[in-house]
Amino acid sequence: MKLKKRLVWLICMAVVGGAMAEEPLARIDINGKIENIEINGKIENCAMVSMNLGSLDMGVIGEQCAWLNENKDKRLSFKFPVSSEWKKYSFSFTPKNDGKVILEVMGNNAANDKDKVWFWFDNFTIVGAEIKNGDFETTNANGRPAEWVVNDKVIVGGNAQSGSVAVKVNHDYRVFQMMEVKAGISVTVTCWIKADIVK
Ligand SMILES: [Ca+2]
Repeated sequence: MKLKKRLVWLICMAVVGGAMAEEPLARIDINGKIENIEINGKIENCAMVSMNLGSLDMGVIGEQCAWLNENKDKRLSFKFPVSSEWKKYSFSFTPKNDGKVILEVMGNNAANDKDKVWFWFDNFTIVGAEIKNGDFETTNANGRPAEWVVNDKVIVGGNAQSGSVAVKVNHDYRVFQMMEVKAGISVTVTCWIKADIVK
């Protein structure tokens, strides 16, 4: 009995230890499967862009979105094992055709809303395509970042890595921006991310 109790305790500790070691995943999707999307009151009609995965920073996970089946190469998903400290991440992809893609900035999905971790993002720079207001420093009359589509529940705050503004998002409450890409021109996205975790 004593041995059994100890065994149960060891298994519990292993599970807890495993959960603690696992860092939450921030996420950015590059979505080329978009048609007739409304952005800031304007309908954008976009070509479907297929993409190849490019290089990944150490620790970044990149994959096609398998749930789109035959269109899976039109949306790439990048996940970042993130800590509560600001860290720089980058990844790249190469479009197979000209068109527009959406950079969707979010957190990874979870079964329960309470498990959908919030992440701070700041200081986007992109090589191979143009991003506008990547540092979120330019805000509109409502205090929301200009050039981005920002969900109402996204926190726009001063917890910044660069300048004085960053955004806090999760899986359901995202910021996004459309950008033009060219066939065969590799696009490298770099940004800073930290998880919104109280230590
Ligand atoms: Ca900033």
